[in-house]
Amino acid sequence: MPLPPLLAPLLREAFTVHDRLHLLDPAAFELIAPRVRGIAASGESKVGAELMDRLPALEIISVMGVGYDGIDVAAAKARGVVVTHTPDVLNDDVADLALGLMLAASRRLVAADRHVREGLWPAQGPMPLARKLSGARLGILGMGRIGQAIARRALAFDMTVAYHTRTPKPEVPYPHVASAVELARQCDVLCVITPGGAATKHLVNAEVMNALGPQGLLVNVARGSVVDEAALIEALEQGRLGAAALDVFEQEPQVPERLRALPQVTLSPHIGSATTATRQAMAGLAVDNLKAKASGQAVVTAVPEYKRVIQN
Ligand code: NAP
Ligand code: 8YV
Repeated sequence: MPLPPLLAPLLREAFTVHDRLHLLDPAAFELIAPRVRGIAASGESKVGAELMDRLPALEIISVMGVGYDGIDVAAAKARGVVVTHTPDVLNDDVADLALGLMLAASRRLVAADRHVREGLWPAQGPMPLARKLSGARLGILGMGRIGQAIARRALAFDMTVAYHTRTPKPEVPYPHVASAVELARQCDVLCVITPGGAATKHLVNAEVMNALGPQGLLVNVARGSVVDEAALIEALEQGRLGAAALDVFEQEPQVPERLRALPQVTLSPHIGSATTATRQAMAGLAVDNLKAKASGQAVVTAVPEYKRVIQN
């Protein structure tokens, strides 16, 4: 992916930047590789041990995004490379989108727009009735920074909130449920907002979808890998799951044709944090981390795996 437009000028102002040279011109990359001290990555970037091995002077991988499932953090730690990300500054946007997707799917806003725009209203009359969102039971899978922002918004819609995480969160007032399947059984809308990566791969599987049921709505604003996409398509096609609203997919930017064909699915192209204000804040934080490292200071927002390193 090219450098995000809001990040590129900030980076170029402070550093010598080689934009994806390892992919675009491997021979030129080999010449500068020994001098590369930092990597600027996005939440979707893949940085593995093999790339790190080619960069002996590497000190930091700065991710412009809160999710860093594409970065081999263990390999970075083993090489003394710090990994940073951009938590908190995007909570509002991702939570807003989650509620927007819930509303869009429940009230069929995309179809409603088409109904007016394409002249179906005078031709066919009113649309079929939709489902009420206010007062529905919301299950949140993941109750961290963004999960809590989603829960606060849901309360304004008179929704009840319950959640599942591996460890209960005493700081939140919502009931903790012991498993994803049990949470799905207890709710009308299941919203996924865990990290991606191996630990959560296909956490939302056919069993969870069946538990959510033919009237249930699945919302995923986390990572595509958390939901078994093949199982999701089958559950929707067979009516075992009612509807889905998805911002993230297993093979972005490819979205299976069978999923795109389903009218009970609302889709967005990974835009959870995609507002100018938030992307500016994320870019600023990503560059602050690089600058801190370059000037020998403590980075601002290391990923949690480095917490002990920072405290010492
Ligand atoms: P966070 O504060 O670290 O919260 C993550 C939550 O997930 C925690 O409550 C954690 O609790 C739970 N969790 C982790 N592993 C789990 C598992 N195996 N089973 C159940 N729960 C689990 O992270 P955040 O800032 O809220 O961000 C969450 C994720 O949202 C990011 O990692 C990123 O992938 C995604 N995201 C997407 C977009 C977008 O554009 N759509 C934008 C930003 C972020 P426990 O550790 O106790 O289980
Ligand atoms: C962006 C994200 O898509 O923060 C994350 O984890 O998924 C999103 O904010 C991306 O990381 C922007 O670089």
